[in-house]
Amino acid sequence: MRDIKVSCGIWFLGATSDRFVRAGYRPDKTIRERFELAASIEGVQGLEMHYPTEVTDDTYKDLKQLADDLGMEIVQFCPHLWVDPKYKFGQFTNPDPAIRQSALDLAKRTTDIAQYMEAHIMVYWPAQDGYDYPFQIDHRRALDWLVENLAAWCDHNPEQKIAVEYKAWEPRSRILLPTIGHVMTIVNEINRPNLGVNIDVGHAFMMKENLAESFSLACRYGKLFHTHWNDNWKLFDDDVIVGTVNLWETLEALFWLDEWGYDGWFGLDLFPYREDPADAVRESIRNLQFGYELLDRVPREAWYEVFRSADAAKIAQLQRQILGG
Ligand SMILES: [Mn+2]
Repeated sequence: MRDIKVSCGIWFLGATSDRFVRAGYRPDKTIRERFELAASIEGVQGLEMHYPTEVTDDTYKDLKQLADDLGMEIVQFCPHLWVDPKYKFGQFTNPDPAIRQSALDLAKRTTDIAQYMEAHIMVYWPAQDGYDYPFQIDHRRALDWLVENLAAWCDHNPEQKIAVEYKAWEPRSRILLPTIGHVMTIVNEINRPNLGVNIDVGHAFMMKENLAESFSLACRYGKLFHTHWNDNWKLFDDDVIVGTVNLWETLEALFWLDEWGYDGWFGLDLFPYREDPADAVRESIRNLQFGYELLDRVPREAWYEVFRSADAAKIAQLQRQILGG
Protein backbone atom coordinates (compact mmCIF):
# COMPACT_ATOMS: atom_id res chain seq x y z
CA MET A 1 0.00 0.00 0.00
CA ARG A 2 1.26 3.42 -0.98
CA ASP A 3 1.63 5.80 1.94
CA ILE A 4 -0.54 8.72 0.82
CA LYS A 5 -2.27 11.21 3.09
CA VAL A 6 -5.99 11.41 2.31
CA SER A 7 -8.41 14.05 3.50
CA CYS A 8 -12.15 14.17 2.95
CA GLY A 9 -14.44 17.16 2.39
CA ILE A 10 -17.33 17.16 4.85
CA TRP A 11 -19.64 19.14 2.52
CA PHE A 12 -20.74 16.09 0.53
CA LEU A 13 -21.28 13.74 3.47
CA GLY A 14 -24.72 15.16 4.25
CA ALA A 15 -27.59 15.95 1.85
CA THR A 16 -26.47 16.77 -1.69
CA SER A 17 -28.88 18.94 -3.69
CA ASP A 18 -28.96 19.82 -7.36
CA ARG A 19 -31.20 22.31 -9.22
CA PHE A 20 -34.01 19.78 -9.42
CA VAL A 21 -33.93 17.78 -6.21
CA ARG A 22 -33.37 20.77 -4.00
CA ALA A 23 -33.69 19.01 -0.66
CA GLY A 24 -31.04 16.51 -1.69
CA TYR A 25 -31.05 12.84 -2.51
CA ARG A 26 -30.66 11.63 1.06
CA PRO A 27 -31.27 12.90 4.60
CA ASP A 28 -28.81 15.49 5.89
CA LYS A 29 -26.26 14.84 8.62
CA THR A 30 -25.05 17.10 11.42
CA ILE A 31 -21.44 18.30 11.27
CA ARG A 32 -20.50 16.04 14.17
CA GLU A 33 -22.02 13.06 12.32
CA ARG A 34 -20.01 13.98 9.22
CA PHE A 35 -16.77 14.12 11.21
CA GLU A 36 -17.55 10.70 12.67
CA LEU A 37 -18.51 9.24 9.32
CA ALA A 38 -15.30 10.45 7.65
CA ALA A 39 -13.20 9.11 10.50
CA SER A 40 -14.87 5.70 10.20
CA ILE A 41 -13.64 5.26 6.61
CA GLU A 42 -10.35 3.40 6.36
CA GLY A 43 -7.59 5.54 4.90
CA VAL A 44 -9.08 8.94 5.77
CA GLN A 45 -6.66 10.88 7.99
CA GLY A 46 -7.91 14.43 7.59
CA LEU A 47 -10.97 16.63 7.13
CA GLU A 48 -11.77 19.62 4.93
CA MET A 49 -14.43 22.20 5.82
CA HIS A 50 -15.77 25.73 5.53
CA TYR A 51 -16.29 28.65 7.87
CA PRO A 52 -18.71 30.15 9.03
CA THR A 53 -21.25 27.70 7.66
CA GLU A 54 -20.19 24.16 8.50
CA VAL A 55 -17.96 25.40 11.34
CA THR A 56 -19.19 28.46 13.26
CA ASP A 57 -17.89 30.78 15.98
CA ASP A 58 -19.92 28.78 18.46
CA THR A 59 -18.76 25.32 17.37
CA TYR A 60 -15.13 25.52 16.25
CA LYS A 61 -13.56 24.72 19.61
CA ASP A 62 -15.76 21.67 20.19
CA LEU A 63 -15.23 20.49 16.60
CA LYS A 64 -11.45 20.80 16.95
CA GLN A 65 -11.71 18.68 20.09
CA LEU A 66 -13.85 16.15 18.23
CA ALA A 67 -11.33 15.98 15.38
CA ASP A 68 -8.53 15.41 17.88
CA ASP A 69 -10.54 12.69 19.63
CA LEU A 70 -11.17 10.98 16.29
CA GLY A 71 -7.49 11.26 15.30
CA MET A 72 -8.37 13.47 12.34
CA GLU A 73 -6.19 16.37 11.17
CA ILE A 74 -7.85 19.55 9.92
CA VAL A 75 -6.40 19.75 6.44
CA GLN A 76 -8.37 22.45 4.67
CA PHE A 77 -10.25 25.32 6.31
CA CYS A 78 -11.85 27.67 3.83
CA PRO A 79 -13.86 30.93 3.91
CA HIS A 80 -17.30 30.04 2.56
CA LEU A 81 -17.91 33.23 0.63
CA TRP A 82 -19.78 31.93 -2.40
CA VAL A 83 -22.82 30.60 -0.51
CA ASP A 84 -23.77 34.08 0.76
CA PRO A 85 -26.00 35.98 -1.74
CA LYS A 86 -24.27 39.17 -0.60
CA TYR A 87 -21.36 38.09 -2.80
CA LYS A 88 -23.45 37.33 -5.88
CA PHE A 89 -21.48 39.90 -7.93
CA GLY A 90 -18.09 39.06 -6.51
CA GLN A 91 -16.09 38.26 -3.38
CA PHE A 92 -12.63 39.86 -3.57
CA THR A 93 -13.65 41.52 -6.88
CA ASN A 94 -17.07 42.84 -5.89
CA PRO A 95 -17.57 46.31 -7.44
CA ASP A 96 -18.85 47.59 -4.06
CA PRO A 97 -15.80 48.42 -1.89
CA ALA A 98 -17.70 47.68 1.34
CA ILE A 99 -18.56 44.16 0.13
CA ARG A 100 -14.98 43.55 -1.03
CA GLN A 101 -13.80 44.61 2.41
CA SER A 102 -16.29 42.33 4.10
CA ALA A 103 -15.02 39.39 2.01
CA LEU A 104 -11.46 40.17 3.07
CA ASP A 105 -12.53 40.54 6.71
CA LEU A 106 -14.22 37.14 6.61
CA ALA A 107 -11.12 35.60 5.02
CA LYS A 108 -8.92 37.06 7.77
CA ARG A 109 -11.28 35.82 10.46
CA THR A 110 -11.10 32.37 8.80
CA THR A 111 -7.30 32.53 9.11
CA ASP A 112 -7.53 33.22 12.84
CA ILE A 113 -9.76 30.22 13.38
CA ALA A 114 -7.73 28.06 10.98
CA GLN A 115 -4.73 28.69 13.20
CA TYR A 116 -6.67 27.48 16.26
CA MET A 117 -7.81 24.43 14.25
CA GLU A 118 -4.17 23.78 13.24
CA ALA A 119 -5.35 23.64 9.62
CA HIS A 120 -2.68 22.84 7.05
CA ILE A 121 -4.12 24.94 4.29
CA MET A 122 -6.77 27.51 3.46
CA VAL A 123 -8.28 27.67 0.00
CA TYR A 124 -9.42 30.67 -1.97
CA TRP A 125 -11.95 29.69 -4.62
CA PRO A 126 -12.94 32.74 -6.72
CA ALA A 127 -16.43 31.20 -7.39
CA GLN A 128 -18.49 34.43 -7.54
CA ASP A 129 -15.51 36.45 -8.81
CA GLY A 130 -16.52 36.33 -12.43
CA TYR A 131 -19.29 37.27 -14.81
CA ASP A 132 -22.26 35.99 -16.79
CA TYR A 133 -22.35 38.57 -19.60
CA PRO A 134 -19.95 40.43 -21.88
CA PHE A 135 -19.32 43.98 -20.55
CA GLN A 136 -20.48 42.93 -17.05
CA ILE A 137 -17.22 43.63 -15.17
CA ASP A 138 -14.28 46.03 -15.30
CA HIS A 139 -11.60 43.53 -16.28
CA ARG A 140 -8.72 45.87 -15.40
CA ARG A 141 -9.93 46.70 -11.91
CA ALA A 142 -11.20 43.17 -11.13
CA LEU A 143 -7.65 41.84 -11.53
CA ASP A 144 -6.30 44.68 -9.37
CA TRP A 145 -8.78 43.86 -6.60
CA LEU A 146 -8.16 40.13 -6.80
CA VAL A 147 -4.39 40.60 -6.47
CA GLU A 148 -4.66 43.26 -3.74
CA ASN A 149 -7.03 41.24 -1.59
CA LEU A 150 -5.18 37.95 -1.99
CA ALA A 151 -1.93 39.69 -1.02
CA ALA A 152 -3.59 41.38 1.97
CA TRP A 153 -5.04 38.06 3.09
CA CYS A 154 -1.63 36.34 2.80
CA ASP A 155 0.03 39.09 4.83
CA HIS A 156 -2.55 38.82 7.62
CA ASN A 157 -0.68 35.73 8.85
CA PRO A 158 2.35 34.54 6.85
CA GLU A 159 2.34 31.28 8.84
CA GLN A 160 -0.96 30.15 7.32
CA LYS A 161 -0.78 28.75 3.80
CA ILE A 162 -3.37 29.81 1.23
CA ALA A 163 -3.97 27.90 -2.01
CA VAL A 164 -5.96 29.35 -4.90
CA GLU A 165 -8.26 26.76 -6.50
CA TYR A 166 -9.16 27.46 -10.10
CA LYS A 167 -12.35 26.53 -11.92
CA ALA A 168 -13.62 27.97 -15.17
CA TRP A 169 -17.37 28.10 -14.53
CA GLU A 170 -20.17 27.32 -12.06
CA PRO A 171 -21.55 29.17 -10.16
CA ARG A 172 -20.68 32.08 -12.54
CA SER A 173 -20.82 31.49 -16.29
CA ARG A 174 -17.16 32.50 -16.27
CA ILE A 175 -15.01 32.57 -13.14
CA LEU A 176 -11.78 34.58 -12.99
CA LEU A 177 -8.54 32.52 -13.06
CA PRO A 178 -10.04 29.61 -15.06
CA THR A 179 -6.83 27.65 -15.76
CA ILE A 180 -3.53 26.65 -14.19
CA GLY A 181 -1.82 29.28 -16.38
CA HIS A 182 -4.03 32.11 -15.12
CA VAL A 183 -3.53 31.07 -11.50
CA MET A 184 0.24 30.64 -11.75
CA THR A 185 0.57 34.09 -13.31
CA ILE A 186 -1.26 35.74 -10.40
CA VAL A 187 0.38 33.58 -7.70
CA ASN A 188 3.85 34.32 -9.05
CA GLU A 189 3.01 38.03 -9.33
CA ILE A 190 1.86 38.18 -5.69
CA ASN A 191 4.98 36.20 -4.76
CA ARG A 192 4.29 35.36 -1.12
CA PRO A 193 5.82 32.19 0.38
CA ASN A 194 2.45 31.29 1.92
CA LEU A 195 0.52 31.57 -1.38
CA GLY A 196 0.20 28.61 -3.74
CA VAL A 197 -2.24 26.56 -5.77
CA ASN A 198 -4.80 23.84 -5.13
CA ILE A 199 -5.32 21.80 -8.28
CA ASP A 200 -8.75 20.20 -8.38
CA VAL A 201 -8.31 17.55 -11.07
CA GLY A 202 -11.95 17.85 -12.18
CA HIS A 203 -11.56 21.60 -12.70
CA ALA A 204 -8.47 20.94 -14.82
CA PHE A 205 -10.38 18.34 -16.88
CA MET A 206 -13.20 20.84 -17.53
CA MET A 207 -10.65 23.01 -19.34
CA LYS A 208 -9.19 20.02 -21.23
CA GLU A 209 -5.93 20.39 -19.32
CA ASN A 210 -3.67 17.38 -19.03
CA LEU A 211 -3.16 16.83 -15.30
CA ALA A 212 0.51 15.86 -15.53
CA GLU A 213 1.24 19.12 -17.32
CA SER A 214 -0.76 21.27 -14.87
CA PHE A 215 0.77 19.61 -11.80
CA SER A 216 4.24 20.04 -13.29
CA LEU A 217 3.79 23.76 -13.87
CA ALA A 218 2.75 24.27 -10.24
CA CYS A 219 5.54 22.01 -8.94
CA ARG A 220 8.14 23.83 -11.02
CA TYR A 221 7.56 26.92 -8.86
CA GLY A 222 7.09 25.01 -5.59
CA LYS A 223 3.47 26.15 -5.55
CA LEU A 224 1.49 22.90 -5.43
CA PHE A 225 0.16 23.33 -1.89
CA HIS A 226 -2.84 20.99 -2.16
CA THR A 227 -4.72 18.65 -4.50
CA HIS A 228 -8.40 17.79 -4.92
CA TRP A 229 -9.38 14.47 -6.46
CA ASN A 230 -12.49 13.36 -8.34
CA ASP A 231 -13.33 12.68 -12.00
CA ASN A 232 -15.71 13.93 -14.71
CA TRP A 233 -16.62 13.71 -18.41
CA LYS A 234 -14.82 16.96 -19.27
CA LEU A 235 -18.18 18.67 -19.75
CA PHE A 236 -19.07 19.63 -16.18
CA ASP A 237 -17.76 19.30 -12.63
CA ASP A 238 -19.37 15.89 -12.05
CA ASP A 239 -17.13 15.08 -9.05
CA VAL A 240 -17.53 11.32 -9.53
CA ILE A 241 -15.28 8.61 -8.06
CA VAL A 242 -11.55 9.12 -8.76
CA GLY A 243 -10.19 7.35 -11.84
CA THR A 244 -13.49 6.00 -13.15
CA VAL A 245 -13.61 8.11 -16.34
CA ASN A 246 -10.16 9.49 -17.18
CA LEU A 247 -7.94 6.61 -16.12
CA TRP A 248 -4.80 7.30 -18.17
CA GLU A 249 -4.63 11.00 -17.35
CA THR A 250 -5.11 10.16 -13.67
CA LEU A 251 -2.32 7.56 -13.78
CA GLU A 252 0.07 9.92 -15.56
CA ALA A 253 -0.71 12.56 -12.91
CA LEU A 254 0.06 10.12 -10.07
CA PHE A 255 3.31 9.19 -11.83
CA TRP A 256 4.42 12.81 -12.06
CA LEU A 257 3.39 13.71 -8.51
CA ASP A 258 5.70 10.92 -7.42
CA GLU A 259 8.50 12.14 -9.68
CA TRP A 260 8.15 15.68 -8.31
CA GLY A 261 8.20 14.33 -4.74
CA TYR A 262 4.77 15.72 -3.83
CA ASP A 263 4.29 15.08 -0.12
CA GLY A 264 1.03 17.00 0.39
CA TRP A 265 -2.49 15.76 0.91
CA PHE A 266 -4.82 14.01 -1.51
CA GLY A 267 -8.11 15.75 -0.74
CA LEU A 268 -11.31 14.06 -1.88
CA ASP A 269 -13.71 16.63 -3.34
CA LEU A 270 -16.50 14.38 -4.58
CA PHE A 271 -20.20 15.06 -4.99
CA PRO A 272 -22.02 11.73 -4.89
CA TYR A 273 -25.67 12.65 -5.45
CA ARG A 274 -27.08 9.15 -5.64
CA GLU A 275 -24.30 7.06 -4.13
CA ASP A 276 -23.52 6.43 -0.49
CA PRO A 277 -20.83 9.07 0.15
CA ALA A 278 -18.78 6.68 2.30
CA ASP A 279 -18.71 4.23 -0.63
CA ALA A 280 -17.57 6.99 -3.01
CA VAL A 281 -14.78 7.99 -0.60
CA ARG A 282 -13.71 4.39 -0.03
CA GLU A 283 -13.57 3.55 -3.75
CA SER A 284 -11.71 6.77 -4.53
CA ILE A 285 -9.02 5.91 -1.98
CA ARG A 286 -8.79 2.38 -3.39
CA ASN A 287 -8.43 3.76 -6.89
CA LEU A 288 -5.64 6.14 -5.84
CA GLN A 289 -3.84 3.24 -4.15
CA PHE A 290 -4.53 0.93 -7.07
CA GLY A 291 -3.25 3.60 -9.46
CA TYR A 292 0.14 3.39 -7.79
CA GLU A 293 -0.03 -0.42 -7.88
CA LEU A 294 -0.70 -0.25 -11.62
CA LEU A 295 2.22 2.13 -12.14
CA ASP A 296 4.50 -0.25 -10.29
CA ARG A 297 3.91 -2.84 -13.03
CA VAL A 298 6.23 -0.89 -15.33
CA PRO A 299 9.77 0.08 -14.24
CA ARG A 300 10.22 3.85 -14.17
CA GLU A 301 13.25 3.47 -16.43
CA ALA A 302 11.01 2.07 -19.19
CA TRP A 303 8.99 5.31 -19.13
CA TYR A 304 12.17 7.42 -19.18
CA GLU A 305 13.27 5.46 -22.22
CA VAL A 306 9.98 6.40 -23.89
CA PHE A 307 10.56 10.07 -22.98
CA ARG A 308 13.85 9.87 -24.91
CA SER A 309 12.41 8.04 -27.94
CA ALA A 310 8.81 9.41 -27.91
CA ASP A 311 7.86 5.98 -29.28
CA ALA A 312 4.04 5.71 -29.32
CA ALA A 313 4.07 1.97 -30.10
CA LYS A 314 6.14 1.42 -26.96
CA ILE A 315 3.64 3.51 -24.96
CA ALA A 316 0.78 1.24 -26.11
CA GLN A 317 2.82 -1.82 -25.10
CA LEU A 318 3.55 -0.40 -21.64
CA GLN A 319 -0.11 0.54 -21.21
CA ARG A 320 -1.10 -3.08 -21.92
CA GLN A 321 1.53 -4.20 -19.44
CA ILE A 322 -0.06 -1.90 -16.83
CA LEU A 323 -3.44 -3.52 -17.55
CA GLY A 324 -1.98 -7.00 -17.16
CA GLY A 325 -1.70 -7.71 -20.90
MN1 LIG B 1 -12.24 21.27 -5.18
